[in-house]
Amino acid sequence: MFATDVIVKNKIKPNTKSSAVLNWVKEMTKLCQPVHVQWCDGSEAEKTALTKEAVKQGIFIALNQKKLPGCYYHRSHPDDVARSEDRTFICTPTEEEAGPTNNWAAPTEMYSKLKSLCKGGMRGRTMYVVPYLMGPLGSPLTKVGIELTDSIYVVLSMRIMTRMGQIAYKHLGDGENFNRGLHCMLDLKPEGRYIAHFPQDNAVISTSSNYGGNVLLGKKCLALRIGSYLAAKEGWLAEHMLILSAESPSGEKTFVTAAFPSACGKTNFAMLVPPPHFSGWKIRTVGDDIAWMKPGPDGRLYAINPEAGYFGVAPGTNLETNPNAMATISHDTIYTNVALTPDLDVWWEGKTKIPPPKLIDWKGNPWTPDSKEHAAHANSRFAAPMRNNPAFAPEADDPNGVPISAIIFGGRRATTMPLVYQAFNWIHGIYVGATMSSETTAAATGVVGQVRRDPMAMLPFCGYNMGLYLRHWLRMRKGLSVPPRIFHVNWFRRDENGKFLWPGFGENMRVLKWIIDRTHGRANAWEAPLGWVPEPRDFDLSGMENFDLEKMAKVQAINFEEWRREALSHDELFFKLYSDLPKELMLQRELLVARL
Ligand code: GTP
Ligand code: SPV
Ligand code: MN
Repeated sequence: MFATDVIVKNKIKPNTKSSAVLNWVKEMTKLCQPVHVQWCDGSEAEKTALTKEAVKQGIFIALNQKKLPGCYYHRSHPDDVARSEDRTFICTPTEEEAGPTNNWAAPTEMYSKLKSLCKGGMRGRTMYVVPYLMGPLGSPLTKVGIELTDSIYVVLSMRIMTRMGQIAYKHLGDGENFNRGLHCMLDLKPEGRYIAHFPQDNAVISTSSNYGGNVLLGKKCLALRIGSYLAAKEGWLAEHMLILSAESPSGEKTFVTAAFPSACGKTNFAMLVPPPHFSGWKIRTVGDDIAWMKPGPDGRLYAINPEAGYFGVAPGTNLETNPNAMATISHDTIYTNVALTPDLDVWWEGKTKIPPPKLIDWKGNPWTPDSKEHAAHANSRFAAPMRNNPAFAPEADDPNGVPISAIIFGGRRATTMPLVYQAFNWIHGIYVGATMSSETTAAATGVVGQVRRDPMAMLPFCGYNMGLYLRHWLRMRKGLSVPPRIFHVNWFRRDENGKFLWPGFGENMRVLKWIIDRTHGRANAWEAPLGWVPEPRDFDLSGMENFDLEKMAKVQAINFEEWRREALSHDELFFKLYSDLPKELMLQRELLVARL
């Protein structure tokens, strides 16, 4: 099944002169013993050849090219469908550096374990050398990565998700500073699965998986885990945040970032289509998952999106909830673990109200609406180039990034958390972000629906000690004469029947509008114990069907009993982080308790 003999002519010779790259690839080739080494250049011809080979090997199924031109389908191993947080390691010299929220392993031990796992791990297979950039060309924040992988699925996904190819070698020049990523598929069994990070070496090794978050090493591994470690050292922030641009009818542009945990609405918010009442407003996507931010010379915080594509959640995506995503994934997209229709179209729960009468499910079995299991995996995904997005913000290519006016934190909470509130100031905002919580989702293996603390939506992605990470956030204030305002939102509060209280999606424009107005000093607010909350007259509900002030009061309600419990549950996190927790945050907790 795994014999890979695809070798495109002229690709067996290195396409770089960088001795750092050549030496490292030589070393890894000796370790993994692939039968071929293919030096990727990111060209169209290469894509065409690899796609053809993927189809030939059964790695891809060509979808209906009339309905979905350039689209392909991939099924991952059924035990390999989400990020494996329990198999993810931060390998710093000391355990304290990794901190209490990460799995730690000593670098020497992990290297030797992985070396024996990878020894001969690519025998009979091709090793692809994938050079890529995280960040727009010419940005001082942009980083070079090279991923060695024996998965064509990874090569073609990286080609979508990053700026891949010769451009990366150009950026590297004769430097040695690039992320060394090794990905060995091995047998895909969970026992041999490791996603191991070596921040001091700017290196990642990933084994026995072929699922996105575990193996597209530029994304969570480099852009967030190694990224956050480098950011703390170099004075910037690497965050699990979308970046959007909001242009008002008068042409005023406001840029906003938002950190929501995995599968909690980033892609949808970044692609928001305003309801008719907001005609004239244009929301555009700079990024949908990751933001790298650094203070600019004018004292504002500037953000770039290091990625070039979206690796988005399929279930729930449809023409009503996210028409921009539907357009984005209508061509040149790789689908993973969704369901197939008889005419090779794709389907997932929530794509249409009535499911097709007959499908092939994500495991390859026949499926009908009477089947007990879902047709698509709950974490089935699409990988699509960001340029496909009708709401693509051209600023995504700006090496200087965009100035951020507001940072939004938010989780998936059935109770307690109101729709929106604004932190009193930067330090309070960091407390709000640090104590953020969310119900777990299918994006990671394990129990779904359990509330857990997820500071800044970075719990699974912080590449060093979380206490020091929060300290770094506090410190960033010093370089900002115009700090972004900080907000908290919750799209997922439910009523006593379990129904969402807030319609969400496009209607989130109303919340965004209040946030934008607040950052420009235009909207009134009321001082609640949690922070500033909208005055009913400043929150625009006009044009909404079946939603009135009474409902607004319900979704916005602050229940003191629930909040006392909430404040108590912050203790769990604070105990865990205690030895490195900034005292500012403990003081914020005291103040919150006093206000309650
Ligand atoms: P990752 O890619 O895992 O980081 O996820 P994400 O944060 O980008 O989440 P995404 O936008 O893909 O949304 C995840 C799920 O939540 C999808 O099933 C969406 O349909 C659903 N969702 C997104 N926004 C809303 C909303 O405003 N209200 C409700 N009820 N559901 C939403
Ligand atoms: C997430 O889980 O936050 C994702 C998907 O964005 S993955 O790339 O698989 O981590
Ligand atoms: Mn994500």
